[in-house]
Amino acid sequence: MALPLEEALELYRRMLRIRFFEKKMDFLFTHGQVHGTCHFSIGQEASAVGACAAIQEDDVVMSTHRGHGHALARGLPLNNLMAELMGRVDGFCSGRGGTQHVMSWKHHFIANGITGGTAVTGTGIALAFALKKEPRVVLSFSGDGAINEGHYHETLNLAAVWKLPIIFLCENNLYAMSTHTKESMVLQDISKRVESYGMKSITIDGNDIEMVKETVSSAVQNARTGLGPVFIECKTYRFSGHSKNDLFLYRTREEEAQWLKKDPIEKYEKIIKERYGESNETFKRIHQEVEQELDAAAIFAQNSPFPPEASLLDHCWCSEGGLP
Ligand SMILES: Cc1ncc(C[n+]2csc(CCOP(=O)(O)OP(=O)(O)O)c2C)c(N)n1
Ligand SMILES: [Mg+2]
Repeated sequence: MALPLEEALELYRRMLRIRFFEKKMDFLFTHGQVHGTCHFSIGQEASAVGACAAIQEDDVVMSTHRGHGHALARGLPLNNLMAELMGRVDGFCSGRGGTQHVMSWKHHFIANGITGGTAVTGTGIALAFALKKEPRVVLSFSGDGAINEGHYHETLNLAAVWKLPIIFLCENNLYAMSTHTKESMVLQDISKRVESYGMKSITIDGNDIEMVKETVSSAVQNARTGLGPVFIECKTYRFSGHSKNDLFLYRTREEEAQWLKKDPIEKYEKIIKERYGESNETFKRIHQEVEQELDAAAIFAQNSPFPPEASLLDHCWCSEGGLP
């Protein structure tokens, strides 16, 4: 069933916010304001926004090294997210988590840079919900590379045996760093492998935001009513490189061009125009508003100080003082 226009425009705006946020981070990184590296999710906005739109406020989102989009889709405020990524005190972890380890318990959001770690810790949280008989679910994002980790398979098995309330959402963007899925697995539909654990498992077009939202909604219903976990493979593509210093030498320009034609944001703009008769003006306005929000967030983050040097060892359990 088609979504009401207002909801469709809101989903569009959230995807655009992610794309512009990533572009802004790229700019700030190039200008020496973000340190380490960054993994952008440009091209994968529909799976983040569609999935997060299907869960409730007190459900938990486990996110990956490529997690800026998940955080924004979850509704983490732009200002504090940008401050975190720039290592400032106003970040969610006072700048200590940085781009791969943003955590905001207020938003029930935890990112984890360990490939496949989101499934393991997410399953632990789902077990806690089950034991406490809380009607909450975990939405655990991962990439296609994570599915080749041993711990991921142990987790899938236990989650299925114990019928835990968790949705494993795998963003299959065809690559784990520079390794194409054809080099790392025989079956190209990951959902077929997961089926063997005895859970519902499905592959969908991850660039179709309405399909993602609908599929995750029904998985959430499954998990919340005690019927156990669901695995959803979203086929998608990252338009940017793996991380900041990636020159894309392992993929062809033709392949990129094919996927650019399936851009989730352009695709949805076209659908909204055709279905509801919205004009270019509407989209121009949304673009301007999102750009303004991001400019303001960058100023907020730049004005936030770095944590004081004296706090360097705070929260470190192995520091001289021993365990807190
Ligand atoms: C346990 C572990 N092994 C290796 C790495 C290094 N690493 C970071 S991202 C990545 C590739 C992950 O690929 P995928 O799961 O497909 O996610 P994508 O980057 O495509 O979003 C690897 C191997 C890591 N972070 N953790
Ligand atoms: Mg991948």
